[in-house]
Formats: sequence, structure tokens, C-alpha cells
Amino acid sequence: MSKKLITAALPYANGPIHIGHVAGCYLPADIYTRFERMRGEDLVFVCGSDEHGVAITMKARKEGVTPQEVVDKYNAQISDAFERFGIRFDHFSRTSRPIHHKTAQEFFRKLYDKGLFIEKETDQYYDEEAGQFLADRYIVGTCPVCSNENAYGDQCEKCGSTLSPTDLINPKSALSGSAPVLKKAVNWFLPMDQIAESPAFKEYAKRVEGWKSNVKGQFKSWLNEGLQPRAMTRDLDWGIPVPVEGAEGKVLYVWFDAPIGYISATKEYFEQQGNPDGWKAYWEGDAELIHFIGKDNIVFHSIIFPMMLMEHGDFVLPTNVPANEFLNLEGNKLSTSRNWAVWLHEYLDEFPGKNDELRYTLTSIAPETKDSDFTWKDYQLKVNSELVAILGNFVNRVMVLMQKYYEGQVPGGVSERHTELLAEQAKQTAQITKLLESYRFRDAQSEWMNMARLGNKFLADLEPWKLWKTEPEKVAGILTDALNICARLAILGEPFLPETTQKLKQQLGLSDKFTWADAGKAELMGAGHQLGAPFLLFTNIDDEIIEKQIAKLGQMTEAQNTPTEETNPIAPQKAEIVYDDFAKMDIRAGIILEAVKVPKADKLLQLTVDTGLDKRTIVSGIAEHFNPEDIIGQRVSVLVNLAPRKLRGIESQGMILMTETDGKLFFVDPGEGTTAGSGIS
Ligand code: B3M
Ligand code: ZN
Repeated sequence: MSKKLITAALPYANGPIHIGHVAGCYLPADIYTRFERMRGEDLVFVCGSDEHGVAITMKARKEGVTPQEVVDKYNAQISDAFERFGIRFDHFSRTSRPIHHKTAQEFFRKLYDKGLFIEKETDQYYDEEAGQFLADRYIVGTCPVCSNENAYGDQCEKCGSTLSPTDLINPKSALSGSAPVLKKAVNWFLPMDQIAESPAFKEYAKRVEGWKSNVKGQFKSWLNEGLQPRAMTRDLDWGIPVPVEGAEGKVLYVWFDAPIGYISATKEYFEQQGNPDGWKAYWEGDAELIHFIGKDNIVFHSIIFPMMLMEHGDFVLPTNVPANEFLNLEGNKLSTSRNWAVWLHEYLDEFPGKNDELRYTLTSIAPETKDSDFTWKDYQLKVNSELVAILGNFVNRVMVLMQKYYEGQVPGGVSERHTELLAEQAKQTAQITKLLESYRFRDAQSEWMNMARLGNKFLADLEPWKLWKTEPEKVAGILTDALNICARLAILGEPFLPETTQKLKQQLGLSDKFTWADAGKAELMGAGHQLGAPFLLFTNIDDEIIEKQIAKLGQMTEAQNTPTEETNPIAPQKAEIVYDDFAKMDIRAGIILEAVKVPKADKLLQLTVDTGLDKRTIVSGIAEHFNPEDIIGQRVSVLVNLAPRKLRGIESQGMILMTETDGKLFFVDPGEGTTAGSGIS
């Protein structure tokens, strides 16, 4: 079995992740790796933050902080959001790490030593006011291809053309706004035109024939237009120093170093596993390399990086580059500056426990072959009329009837439709597998939902609730057949909806150790098997929630424009709930026994709390407000039946209640004389 290295584009650590990024590459990569893991494939899934380039230094200028502060802040925010959302990388690295600097410099040096680069003195734009060369995004002007007036020196984001600064019409410095002058500078160029003619590249180009049409299309149009040598170094002070004498003050081009980040991340992962040479097997021989990216990264992953890899010689070339197109939002392009975005960390805060609702929606509209549009109404519709009404409803009907008739113990037997039902499921299973193998996640998920539809139709046709009165002996087989559909849904749905299928397995009383092949078994649950207690997998999303999200779009956050004094310090009352909603919460008095800072997380403390029921670990976001040693012995109110959640790899089993006033946090003290475990109601 060949080893697989799966990568997802390294996000720039210059801002948070939004749903466009998620739909573009992180979610598809996660679905694919979960699927391949269940098939027992030997794979490693790496990512990390891209911390060099002008994208970072521009942000630092804008925020009035150092580039280091920018990357530290956003690396933490991005990796935290991925973890909370359940994007299960084996390793998430950073291109600022020493191991990456070393790997990228050695890579450059090897190509340099073999004489590959063209050393060329060229005219580079220079901002005399700022006293700085203007690479890439430091220079803006009119795109020669589509006339967009805000094209960057390296790329036009409107038409997707890759540009050189001197291609721009009417160039202006992004630093001072002034017209730049040309100044001579030496840089090292990758002779892409020559490499494109090499037999090795021609051989590689054959494999691109089998790739997705949008990727193949861009690949071909690049080659047809004719490639030019491209500078792999920059006159900048932020980045990886060019490891060549006489190159002082120059750094590697960010698009040279960033993809090498996939190699460094693999190395670092294996180093941390105590197997420092283990990474090699994923980068040589018959190892497969699969890059998940968005469409603006296609040229770098299908042409430039493969050229670098083939000239280096020690590594495999990409097996596939399943790139997605762009996701729009409510009919408009996502835009950070206009705050026209759904930020992942905000979604996670505002929709706790609803990761799968977003995963499902994004996969169902994935921009796999062309741009697509996310709307909140559509999200609501997908949740209410598919997750709740089809999947949730099917599972719930079966579970409730099972409790009612058989106290949750599988009766066994088969229905009169058994054979055709199994044949249909086998067909669907094969189809889902085939679609996942060919990176068609959208269709794969929809075929999976069809299996739940099949279940609903089966129940509606045979009406076990009616037969129970007239021919009760038939009901056992019907419900056993239906339960086996539920179990198959739990196995096949894991790549798409990992949290839901986990809950489903729990209800069905199934273990977690299923492989993909198990989905092919006729009987997944037989007579005598005891089910767990039924509970709803999904709840409807109300109009109010959707309207609030729509209203939020395009509004600048407080930090962006409103002075804090003007904002109302008292939050408005939340939507009404019924007593049962409240009664579901089990809140107890507790005592903090231990408190330590969670490494590399500014906000988090790991607490050991005596809840009266047990001594458990709770991770709380209060580190910026309390010293760990000051809160030992503190009386607290604890929500003890909140589903456990992993934060920075630590399982948090509950939540400490806090009040916030004027930005300060206070513990909700259950009162003197209370003992741990007393209920709060
Ligand atoms: N950071 C570009 C981007 O976020 C870039 C990807 C690097 S992948 C090696 O679009
Ligand atoms: Zn353009």
C-alpha cells in the first residue's frame, strides 16, 4: 500500500479563517482524509500557517504592530478555530519555525548549486518616500488583462492572472501612494520556460490530464500562454534569508518557501513522534502527494512547486491537486475589508454544537467545479429540511418505535423488502465510495443523504406503527432492517458529519471501531443488541437566528469602527425559552482544586474542579483575567452536563459560569456554606 501525504493550503497568518477558506480546501481535505483513514490508508495530513510575504508585513503596518505579533496572533486564532471545528490535521506547523527555515534554505541552496537559477539584474519598483523596494502586494495598479484598477504586483484577484510588478499599468506604491521609481536589483529566477520544455515536465504533464477540469484548464492555459522565468527572491526584510553570499537584505519569495512548508511540517510531525526519518517515506518512492487548495493557488501547486520538486530530485511530484473554485456569500464576493464574511471562530462561538450543520451546508454547495454561493436562508433550509426532516427524523422514528415496542433491544428478523433494501444500500455505498475517491464530495454527501431518504420511504411504505396492531410479528423485521440503515449511515457519514455520526453510534449502542469496509456488511446490528437512549440529532434553526446573521454581514466590528464608550454595556435579552430548556442544564456548586496555564494558549486555564460528583478537568477561557495560583479553592458554579469538548487537545468536561462587567470577569459564586455537588436551580 503506498503512503499518502495530504496537504491543505497553508493559510496566511494575517487574519482569521472564513467559510470561503473552509469550503475551498480545509473541509474537502478533512472529508477525504477521514474517508481514507477509515479505509486503513497509511496517510499523514499536514497544514500550517504561512507566515512570510507581503501579506503579513502589510497587515502589521495596518495594525501598527510587528510582523511577529501578527503571525503569533493569527496562527493561534487559526489553529484554534480548526481544532474546534474538527479539521483533523495530523500536524499543523508554522513557516516561521527553524525547521522550516532550514528546509527551505537547503532546498534553495540545492537548486542554486546545480546552477538552475538565472541570476539577473532587473528593474524593480522602489518607493523613495518609504525607502523600500516594492514587491508583490506593495505595488498596485491596473491589470493589463482585465483593467481592474486594484491589481497587485503579483496577481490580479479579479481575473486571477499572475502578474509581475512591471506588468501593471499606472503602478502605485501601497505604502505611500506615490508613483514608484525603477531601481536595479539582483534576483534569482526560476527558468520556468526551460523547465516546461524538459522531458521530466512533459512526463509530469500527462498526469494532469486526469485531474479535475478546472485545474487542468488553468494548467493548460498557463502553458499555452508561455511561461516566463520567475523571481524566487525578493528585496524585503521579512522572510527567510536567501542563503547565498551577496544576498544580504533579500529573502526567499513567499511562494518559494510556503509549499516547502509541506515538507517541513511532515518532518516536524515525525520528529515529534520520535521518528525523525519517518517523513521521508511520505515524500519519495511511490508515495502519493495530494494538495487541497483554492483556485487562486492552482498555478503554484500544479506548475511552480512541481518544477521545484522535479529539479530538486529527492521528492515525489503531486499525484493530484483537487482545487476548488470560490465560495461567495449572499451573492457577493467574500471580503475581509468590508467584513463581508462568516468568520469560522465567530460561527463556532455563536453556534456551539452545530459544527456539522455548517459542514453539511458547505459540502452541499461546495464550489467543486464553479463558484457557488452561501446564503443563510439556504443554511437554514439545509438544516431544517434535510438534517432535521430527513436524517434526524428517520433516526428518531426508528429509535422511538424501538423503545416503545422492544425497550431498545433489537428484535432481529427481516422485512419483506429486505433483499431489495440491501441491494439499494449496496449500490449507494459503492457510489459514495466512488464519488469520494474522485473528490466529488458534494455528490457523495448527497448520495449519503439519499440513504436516509430510502429509510424514510421504507418506513412510510410499510407503516410498522399500523402493523403493530394488526400483524405485530412483521414489525420486528422492519425495525431491524431500518436499524441497519441507521448503522450504515453512521459509518458512511463519518467523513461528512463526524460529530453527528458519533452521536448516532452512541444512540445505536455501536462501538467506534468501524472501518469503511464494514459498511458493506449486510447485518450491522442483530437480535439482542441493546440500543442506547434516543435523543434528537438536530434541532430547527429559527428565522430569528438567520436574520441576526444576515444583519451582521458587512457591519464593522466594534474594534473596526465604534468607540467602545458608545456601545450599550448591557446585552439585550435573549430569545425566550421554556422551562424545559432550562431544566436540561445541570448546574452544580464546585471548588477549583488545581489551575494551570494551557501551553501556547493565552486565554486558557486548565482547571481541576471538585463537582461533588467527581474531580474533573475543565478548560476555561479566563487566563487573561486570573492568575492560576489565585483561584485555587475558589467556589464556582459549574454546568456539569455540557457535552465534553476538546480544547488544545485537552478534554474539557463542563463549563464554569462567569459574569462579565466592564471587560472584567467574575466567578458566579454559589455562596458561603454550600458544598460541592449542590444543585443550582
Ligand atoms: N498562503 C495563499 C493563500 O492563503 C497561501 C497558500 C500557501 S500554500 C503553500 O491563498
Ligand atoms: Zn485582471
